[in-house]
Amino acid sequence: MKFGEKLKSFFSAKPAVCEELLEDLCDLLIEGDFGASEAYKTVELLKERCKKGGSPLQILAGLLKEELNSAKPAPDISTGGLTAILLLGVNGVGKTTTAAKLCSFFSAQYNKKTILAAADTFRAAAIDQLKIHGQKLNVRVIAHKQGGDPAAVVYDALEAAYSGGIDIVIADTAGRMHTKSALVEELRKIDRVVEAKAADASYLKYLVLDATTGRNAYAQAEIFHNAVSLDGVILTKYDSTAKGGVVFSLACGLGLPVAYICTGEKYTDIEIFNPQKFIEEFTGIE
Ligand SMILES: Nc1nc2c(ncn2[C@@H]2O[C@H](COP(=O)(O)OP(=O)(O)OP(=O)(O)O)[C@@H](O)[C@H]2O)c(=O)[nH]1
Ligand SMILES: [Mg+2]
Repeated sequence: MKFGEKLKSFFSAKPAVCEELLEDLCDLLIEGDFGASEAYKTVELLKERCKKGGSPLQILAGLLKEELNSAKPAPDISTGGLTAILLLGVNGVGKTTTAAKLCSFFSAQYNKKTILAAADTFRAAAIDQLKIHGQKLNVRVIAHKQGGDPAAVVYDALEAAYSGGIDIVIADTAGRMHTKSALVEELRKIDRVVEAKAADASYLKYLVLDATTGRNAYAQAEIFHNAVSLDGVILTKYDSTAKGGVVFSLACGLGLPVAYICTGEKYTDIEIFNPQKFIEEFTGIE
């Protein structure tokens, strides 16, 4: 059952606001991947606002909207000038697939020219995987040998973008556990290279998060954000989960917006995150 349907049937079974409803709602929100403190805070606010009357579910939807608004808005990619996008994240979350999806999306939506930087020089098949996407999408892939310096790949990709009239460079990086400090240090090096080489570009660091990992996604975001100061997250595999409460925690707890949401393996399964639509699905309100 979709989380929104659960929430809707919860409120239709308990239409009046009472202590029992509020306690059970707190549990339900946690089940939907809210953090305990956000769930509690949300329920306390709901209790306050319901004193003036109105539908608790509608009031909850309004509160959730405020929570999402506490994150800075996701940057607009459709403007001019070079944009460099670095995709980060732990193993298997969908970084490489998302890099390819973004190329296809930017081309279709804004007629932007992209190139891919194969900055995952760690995993044996990673470079070929990206090259295959590049061939299918007719997008140039800048790659070095396996085991090379990922920062050097990103440097070359930026150089190629400046000389080749490219609008957006998308760098796919190696999956790394957020707990491994050497790999996080490597990210800092890539970060310094982009800052230096593309000082005039808009530079966006997106953490790719697998929506099915629930609360663990929040822990990942916290560590990556502390290491390299993220601009937002891209939520993948949203087709495979009925939850999504972690999005509210990312906004409230870390001020991080969701920039894009992915709902499948095809190149077209990506869209700009729409807070209103997300809340409608999350709460089951049409
Ligand atoms: N259902 C679904 N599957 C996805 C989505 N995004 C990626 N995948 C799948 O997830 C798997 C891993 O995707 P990759 O793009 O290789 O992930 P990665 O983060 O680059 O993995 P590493 O490079 O090994 O760290 C693939 O089978 C993808 O097809 C999505 O939005 N929905
Ligand atoms: Mg990959």
